Amino acid sequence: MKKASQFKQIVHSPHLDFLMEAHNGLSAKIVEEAGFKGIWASGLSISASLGVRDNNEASWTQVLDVLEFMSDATTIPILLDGDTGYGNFNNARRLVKKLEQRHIAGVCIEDKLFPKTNSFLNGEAQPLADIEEFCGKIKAMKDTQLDDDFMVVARVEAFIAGWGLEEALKRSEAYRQAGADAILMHSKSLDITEIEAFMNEWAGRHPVVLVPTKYYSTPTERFRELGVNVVIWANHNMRASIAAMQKTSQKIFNEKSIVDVEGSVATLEEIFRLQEAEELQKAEKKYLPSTEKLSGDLQ
Ligand code: SPV
Ligand code: MG
Repeated sequence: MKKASQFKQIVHSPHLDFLMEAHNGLSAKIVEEAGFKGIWASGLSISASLGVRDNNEASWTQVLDVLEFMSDATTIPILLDGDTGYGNFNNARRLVKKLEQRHIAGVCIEDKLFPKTNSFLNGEAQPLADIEEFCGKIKAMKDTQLDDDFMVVARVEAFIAGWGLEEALKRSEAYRQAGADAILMHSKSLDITEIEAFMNEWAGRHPVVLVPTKYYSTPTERFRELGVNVVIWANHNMRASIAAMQKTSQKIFNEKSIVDVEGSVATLEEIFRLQEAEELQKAEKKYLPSTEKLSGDLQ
């Protein structure tokens, strides 16, 4: 099944599903192998992996290049964290065109201003997009997609920016009516209270996606009870790799030897397996002239 259709099924299925963060081809492949049905191409993690801030310092085409590697390395759908759509409706609709060409299943855009700031940094000082302007952006994206199943997820930053439930509901309803396929309700609260209040008022009107990075201690069962459709584990591969790389680099630096890390890092064979090195060896046998024939040709 096409990746966009797979993701549409995930969003509309009656049970809770999960997307796991990845930020390059390798991490995307690891997410698929772990068993996840979909991938969150996190803006925070992709920018961090490129050594820049989550403020649109990497250009949108640089993000697109990373996504191309992620998409090529996997068969499960990818939802891009498309920040604000990298500009106005025109930039956002061109983004959709380019994403579909790379078999990206959908994109999430947030109702903030370009250049964006990460939701967990100084959140309350962050201005929100004008509702009408953001709705125009959603409409332009939906009008542009060629595949009916491509998904546009509208992310509401009302709670992040310190507005209350009423604003969160008003925006969600406007984005739903503008054609968004799902609402991502974001929260930086350490508990799930504001999300619960939203879910109760929203009453299953349209699919809901959550990112419980800050309210991580909420039992997963609670998301099910509330009728949440998709939960995104948004940055844990990036955080895991930072911790592992810091530990390994420091140990090798301190010890001026690699002997003590050998048992705690992935083997070379594991890298080759993930890269599918064996497939190339087989293809070489099939497609390259044999060495015997080559030396014969030379005589
Ligand atoms: C990201 O992963 O880049 C997100 C989610 O946008 S968060 O950082 O939690 O806002
Ligand atoms: Mg982001």
